[in-house]
Order: sequence, then structure tokens, then C-alpha cells
Amino acid sequence: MSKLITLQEFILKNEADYSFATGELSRLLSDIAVASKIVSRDIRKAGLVDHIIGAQGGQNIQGEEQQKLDVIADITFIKAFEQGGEVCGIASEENENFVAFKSEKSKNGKYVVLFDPLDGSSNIDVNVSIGTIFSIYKRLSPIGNEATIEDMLQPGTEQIVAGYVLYGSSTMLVYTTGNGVNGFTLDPSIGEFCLSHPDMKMPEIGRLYAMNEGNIFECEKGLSDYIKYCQSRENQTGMPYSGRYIGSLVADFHRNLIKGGIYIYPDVLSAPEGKLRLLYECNPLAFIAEQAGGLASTGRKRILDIKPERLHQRVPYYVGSKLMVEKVMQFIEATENK
Ligand code: P6P
Repeated sequence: MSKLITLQEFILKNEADYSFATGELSRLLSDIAVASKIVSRDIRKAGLVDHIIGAQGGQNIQGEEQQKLDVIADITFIKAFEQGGEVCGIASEENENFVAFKSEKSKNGKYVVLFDPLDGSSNIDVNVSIGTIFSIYKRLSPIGNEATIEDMLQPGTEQIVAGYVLYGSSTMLVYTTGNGVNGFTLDPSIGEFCLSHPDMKMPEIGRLYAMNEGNIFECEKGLSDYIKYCQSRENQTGMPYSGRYIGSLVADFHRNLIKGGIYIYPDVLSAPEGKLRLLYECNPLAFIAEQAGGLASTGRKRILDIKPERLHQRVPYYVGSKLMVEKVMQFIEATENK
């Protein structure tokens, strides 16, 4: 039986991966792990404690009805970042503006974190897996000052850490520091994340495509042609792919990371820029995808190269197995060049 390696041990063992860190980043990753355990605990009891389940009654910046767990998760992560002292500011799906922490300790923090505290939260009431997505950057503004908007609007190529927590049949934390992707499963009996998926690699091709096909008549022809290709025997595997759409990005992404597949959320009439947010959904998962051998594109350009202009900027999103993302881009280009 292989030795049990906890997340803590793994972080310390790999601290040399990021030369400029002198322990702060390790502490920040540990803070994220603790906050994830708290959120996992709250989610696991959501069905039992009626004061949690259901809508909070407010709306977030996206105009989406806030579930109580959204708000609780957002507060839990913000507290962890503010109290840890490694982070000078954050941006989150649940907050219209970025938050620059005010304490002297936080103003000396080296990092900013952009995160979606609970993506897919509309699935909470129907007991479908949901997730947290996070992205860590080195601050650009001078240490000792408050964080600035420029700290938040960095291209995805500048990420130093990206990760997600999947609250599924088990709770998993998957992250990269730019040296591959590793997955940890929470063992509730000891309260530790344990290394369960070392050096994760996304299969070059898979037979699963994840898209809300209710949008099929609203998307561009190149994409609808690609979906027909997936459903035919003309595709790269010679067998029709299976449509698998959970409606929860982290769950769909994680399945494709393990089995191979593609997740698609295009620009459609009802969402002309796409639905997913660049900074705290698309960029972190794009970093992980590329580190695992996959790709992430708008259908025309690499996600990580985009220079962000707004905190809650949306982009069309194609992410997953390399050969599948390349193929849909060929379909889109072919239609454009007709
Ligand atoms: P639709 C959840 O709100 C989310 O951001 C992703 O987790 C999910 O993949 C997508 O939106 C679902 O959107 O329009 O298909 O319901």
C-alpha cells in the first residue's frame, strides 16, 4: 500500500517549485484547503439545515439569484485570505468590486486571489456536484500599499497557482503551480486532503462532449457542424461521442480531465460574450488544462493570452482534450473562411 501523502506534506515538499516564495504561498495554499473543508462541511449538511438551503434572497453582480451557500462560501474564503496575511486583495464572482484588505499585515501580502466561491450553486437544491475555482497571482502594486485593479486584471499566463475544489461524491482539491497537476481527496475520518491523483494528464482525445444543446440554434454554424461531427461516425474515434452535460462547470471539467472530453459554452444570442467569466472560471481551468496536456480557447484564441479589461468579463469557452479543442477550432475557422 503506497504511503499516504497529505496536502500539507506535498505543499512543503514542492515549495521549491516557486523560487520567490519563502513559505507564504505554502501558507496560502493551506488556508485555501482549510476554507474548502469548512465549505465542504456546510454543503454536506445543506439538505438538513433549512437555514442554509435555498436562495439567500439577494442577487449577485451577475444578476443571478444568490443561494445562501454562495454567500457563506464567499465569506469563508474571504475571511481565510484576510486572516492569513499572504493576500493583499481579492476579486470574487459574488462581489461587484474587488476587495483591497486594509490591515497593515494584508497590505504587505504578496498575492491576490480571484475566485468563484461556489460555481454551479443552482444545483445545490437538487444535490448535484458543485465547485470552488481559484486563481493566484503575484501582486503588481508595491508591497505595503492597498491592492489595485491592475493587480486583478492580469492575463492568465501570469497565474502562479490555479485550482478547484469539487464537492462531489467525495471532496477533491486539484491544483497546479505550473509544474503539472495533482489531485487530493478529502478523507473526512482524518480531516486531511490526501494525494489521490498524482501528475494528472488529460487524454488527448475522449468521447464525451459537454454543452447545453438547448443553445444549438443560437450558436455559430461552425460549432453546430462540430456537434453533428461529434454525433457521427466521421469523428476521430469512428464512434458517435456521448453528450454529458452536468450543468456544473467544475464537475464537467473534472470528468473530462480524467476521461478525456470537451466542455463548450459558446457565445449565444442570450449571452453574446459567452456566459463564463474569464478571470475566476476560464483562466484557472485553462491553466490546469494546459498543464495536464489539454487546451483552452475562445474558439479562436488561447484563453490564457487574453488581457482582461473588466473583473466580470465573459468569454466563449472551449476547454478539454487537445485534439478535440483543435478540431472544433478547425470547424469554426472553416466556416469563417467560406
Ligand atoms: P446553463 C453554472 O451557473 C455555470 O456557470 C457553470 O457551472 C455551468 O456549466 C453553466 O453555468 C450552466 O449554464 O446556461 O447551461 O444553465
